[in-house]
Amino acid sequence: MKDKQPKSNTEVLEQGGLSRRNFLGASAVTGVALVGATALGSSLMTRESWAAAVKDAQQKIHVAPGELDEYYGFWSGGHQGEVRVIGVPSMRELMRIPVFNVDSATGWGITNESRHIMGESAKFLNGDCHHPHISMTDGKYDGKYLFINDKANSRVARIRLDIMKCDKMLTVPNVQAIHGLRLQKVPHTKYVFANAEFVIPHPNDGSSFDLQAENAYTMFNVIDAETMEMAFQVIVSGNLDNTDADYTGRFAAATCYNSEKAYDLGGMMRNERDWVVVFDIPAIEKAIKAGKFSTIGDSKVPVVDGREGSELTRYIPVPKNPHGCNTSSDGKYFIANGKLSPTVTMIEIAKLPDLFAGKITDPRGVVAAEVEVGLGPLHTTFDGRGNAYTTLFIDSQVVKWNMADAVRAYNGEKVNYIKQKLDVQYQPGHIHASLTETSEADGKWLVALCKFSKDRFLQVGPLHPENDQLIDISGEEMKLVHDGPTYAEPHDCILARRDQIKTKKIWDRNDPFFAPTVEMAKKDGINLTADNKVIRDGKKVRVYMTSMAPAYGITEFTVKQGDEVTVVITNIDEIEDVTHGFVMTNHGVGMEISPQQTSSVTFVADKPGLHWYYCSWFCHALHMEMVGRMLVEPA
Ligand code: CUK
Ligand code: CUA
Ligand code: CA
Repeated sequence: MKDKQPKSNTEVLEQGGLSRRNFLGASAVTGVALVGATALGSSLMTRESWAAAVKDAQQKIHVAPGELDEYYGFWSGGHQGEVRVIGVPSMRELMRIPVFNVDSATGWGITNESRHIMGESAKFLNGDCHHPHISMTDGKYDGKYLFINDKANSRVARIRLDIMKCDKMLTVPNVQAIHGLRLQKVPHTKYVFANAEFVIPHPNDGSSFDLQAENAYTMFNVIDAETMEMAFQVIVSGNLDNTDADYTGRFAAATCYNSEKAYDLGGMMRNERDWVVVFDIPAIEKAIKAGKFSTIGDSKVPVVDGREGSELTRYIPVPKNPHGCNTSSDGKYFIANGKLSPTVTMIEIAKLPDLFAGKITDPRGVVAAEVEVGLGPLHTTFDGRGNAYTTLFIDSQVVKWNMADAVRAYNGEKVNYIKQKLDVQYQPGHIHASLTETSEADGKWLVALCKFSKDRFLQVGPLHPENDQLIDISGEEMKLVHDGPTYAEPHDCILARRDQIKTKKIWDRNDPFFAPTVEMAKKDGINLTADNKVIRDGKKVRVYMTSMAPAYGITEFTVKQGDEVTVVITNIDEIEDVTHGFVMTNHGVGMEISPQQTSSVTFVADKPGLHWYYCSWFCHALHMEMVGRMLVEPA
C-alpha cells in the first residue's frame, strides 16, 4: 500500500473538458463510490432528529441584540482588496479594513497618511488578497498584527489589530505575484513567509519568454515581521503555491504545482507528481551570516539558491498540482492537498531533521500517509481532537477524516479514517476551523468558503456572491448552520477568540500612524490640538484645523487657483463614537478623522470659485451643519 500511485483525476478534468457542469457531473460518479464505501452517520438520521439537531445548531449561532460574538473573524476581501472583520458565530460584518484598495469612507489611498504607508505602490488602485494570518507567540495568537498578501501587485501588508488599520506595506522585489502567506509560529512571528507564484527570467529585461532557462525561477520570500522589510529570498525549483510553518520554528513548507516550469495548462499537468519544498530556516540564516548569498540587480536583499540539491531545502514529491499546505495543529504534519489527485499527503515533521541530515535519503521516506479523501482536495483544517477537515472542490464537500486512522490505513490496517462527508454549496476553496493555526485549536466552528453560489440567495445579476458557510464541529458530526454571502472573493479567513484581540477605543495622540503629519505640523510651528491656521509656502498652502462636534475650527479659507492645498484636521473630540469626516465637494477628496486622530489630504485647487466642504460621518444632531467654504481666487 505504501507509496502507491493513487489514480489521478486529471482524466476527470480531461473527459469533462473545462465546462464546470461536466466537471461536476463526471466527478459525482466517482464521488458516489467513495461515499458509499464510508457510510455516513448523517444519512441514517431520522427527519425528526435532523430537525432537532438543526434547531439546536441555530440556537448556537443566535447572538441576541446587544450580545457579543465569541470570535473575531478576519476575512480576506480577495480581488476587492480589503480585509473584513466578521463576528462569529453571528456572521455579522463588524468592520472593513481597506488595504490594497481605495476606500471612499476612510480615505484610504487618498489621505497622506495612507499613501505614506502604501509608499510607491499607492499608484496602484487594485489588489488581490488571499491569506490573512495573525501574529503568534509560542504557537498562539498574540493579537498584535494581521498580515495579508496581494497577489496582483506582489505586496504584503500588515494590519495593526489594536486600531484595525493597515500600518505597513511592502512590495516584494525581484518576483511576481505573492500568493501563499504564513507566519512563523514559534518562538514568535519573527518572519512572514510569502510565496511568489510565477516563474520569471532574471534579469527580466524583456529579452526572453523562456521559463526553462537556468536564470528563470521564482523565490520564497522571508520578511521581518516587525520592520516589514525583506529579510532574505530563496530561489526554488518549479513554482510556489501555498505555504505554512511548523511548531518547532525550524521549518517552513510550500506546495509547488508547476514543477514542470510550464507556461500553459497542459504543461503544468504533465507530471504525475509535483512537490512540497521544505525550507530549513536556521540553516538559511546561517548561510547568509556566513556571506553565502548573492543579490539581484539594484536590490540589496540577500538571495540564497535553494533549488533541488541545495542543503537549505528538501523536495518531497507529492501528487499532483498540490494546492493547500497546512500544518496540523498538533504540530505533527505538513499536509499537502492534492487538487488533481484525490489524496492528501501527510509529511511527518519529526522526520524532517533526519531528511536534512541525510539519515533518510529518499524524500518520500518522510511521508506518513497519502490517503484518498475525495475529488479536488484544496485546503485542510483541524479541530484539535485529531481530526482534519478537507475541502473537496470537485465533489463540493467537506470531508472529516481522522489523522491517526489515516496513517493506520495507509500502513495496511483495515480502518475507516473518513468520518463524514458534508455537502456544501458549492466548490469550496479554503476552510478554516476556530484557532486551527495554533496549538489551541478548539474544534468549535468551521468556515467553508465556497466559490460563487447558486440558488441560495436572491438573484443579483450575472455576478454571483460567494458563500461562506458556517459549520458547527463541536459534536461528532459536522452541522451546517449558516449561509454567509460575501463579495468577491474571500479565499480565506481566520478566527481568533475575542479575548485575543485588544483594540483601542480612541487614538493615542502619539500614534505612529499619523506621525509624519505631526512632524510636518511641528515644522510649521503648529499645535495640532489647538491651532486653526492657514500657512502659505510658495504655491503650497497648508490648512490646519481642529474638529469638534459639530464644527470645524476653520469654516472659511482662501487660496489661489493652482495652489496645492493640504488640509490637516485633528479631531479633538474624546468621546469614542464621534468620528468626523472631511469632504471637499467636486475635488475627489474625503476622509475619516476619528477621536484624537489627525488626518490630512492634499489636492490641487484648480477651479476658481466657492467650494463647500462638509463632514461625512454622522457625528451629531447638527452634523449637516458641520460645513465650511474654500474660496479659490482665479489665477
Ligand atoms: S488560494 Cu484561493 S482557494 Cu489563494 Cu489560498 Cu486556495
Ligand atoms: Cu462631524 Cu458629522
Ligand atoms: Ca504540475
